[in-house]
Order: sequence, then C-alpha cells, then structure tokens
Amino acid sequence: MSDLQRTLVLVKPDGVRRGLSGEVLRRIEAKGYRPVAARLRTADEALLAEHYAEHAGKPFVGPLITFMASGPVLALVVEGYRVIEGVRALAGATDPTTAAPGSIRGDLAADTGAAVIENIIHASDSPESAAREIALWFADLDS
Ligand SMILES: Nc1nc2c(ncn2[C@@H]2O[C@H](COP(=O)(O)OP(=O)(O)OP(=O)(O)O)[C@@H](O)[C@H]2O)c(=O)[nH]1
Ligand SMILES: [Mg+2]
Repeated sequence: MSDLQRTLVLVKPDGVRRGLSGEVLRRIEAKGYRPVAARLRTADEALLAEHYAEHAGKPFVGPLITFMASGPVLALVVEGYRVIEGVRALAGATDPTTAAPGSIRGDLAADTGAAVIENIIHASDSPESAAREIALWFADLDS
C-alpha cells in the first residue's frame, strides 16, 4: 500500500546557472512523476532561513543561505506514489563526490571547493517536511 504524495523539489542556483533545470525535470518526469506546480524565483534570505530552519546554528547555514540566494531556483511541486523517497533516491547522497553514479548529484555535480556543498537539487525528506516546504514556497497553491 502506498499513498499519493507531493514533494517539494528545488533546482538550486548552481543547477539553473549550469543549464541543468531541464535535465533534472526530465529525470523526474522519465521516472514517472508529475509536476503539478513550477516557479522560477530568486529566494530571499528570510524564506531560506525558514526553509533550512532544521540547520539553524550549524556552521554551514550562513554560506548555504548565501548560495541559495545567489540566483534563481526552479521550485517544483511533484506528485506521485512514494514520490518523497523516490525523488530523494533520484537525487542521491548530499555529497556529490560520493553520490552514486546514476543519481542527479552523482552524475551532474562535483565538489567545487566552495564553502558550501553545491549539489544541484533539493528534495523534501519526509511527509512533514514536504507539507511544510510546499506551504512555504507555494503559499497560494490549492491543496
Ligand atoms: N559545507 C557543508 N555543507 C553542508 C553540510 N551538510 C549539509 N550541507 C549543505 O546543506 C544542505 C542541506 O543539508 P541536508 O538537508 O543535510 O542535505 P540534503 O537533504 O541532502 O540537501 P537539501 O536537499 O538541500 O536539504 C546540503 O544540500 C548542502 O548544500 C556540511 O557538512 N558541510
Ligand atoms: Mg535536507
């Protein structure tokens, strides 16, 4: 048994800058998931501090927020059965150097030497995170 779910996906500023938005969306659609909302925007620091509230106080949160505000991100709401864990699997591990080949991070990202890990994609990590993050990025979206 599984439920139809929604998850929040962000193509991060490195992915948009490198022209990889289409490739990320292609992989998500090819897997069988369906985008139900999309928006290209440059996030402000207040939104990003809320988005990454779980990391408040960690040493990398400052550089992380600066990086995430450095250019537009493609925000997507993606729907499918078990889509939350499914897109996390497509994304691969946080560290792109060791992320499995075949995953988005494993195939498309490498360590850049920057203060924060630049890894192309964000995907919600639980149903609770997905609900919170979709409300944050798509406050006007019908549920
Ligand atoms: N420099 C540095 N950056 C980190 C570290 N851990 C996490 N980050 C950055 O912070 C982001 C959020 O961390 P996590 O939520 O733990 O990782 P994640 O869920 O795979 O990535 P997100 O989808 O962006 O949330 C990561 O994607 C990295 O960009 C770390 O130990 N060092
Ligand atoms: Mg995370």
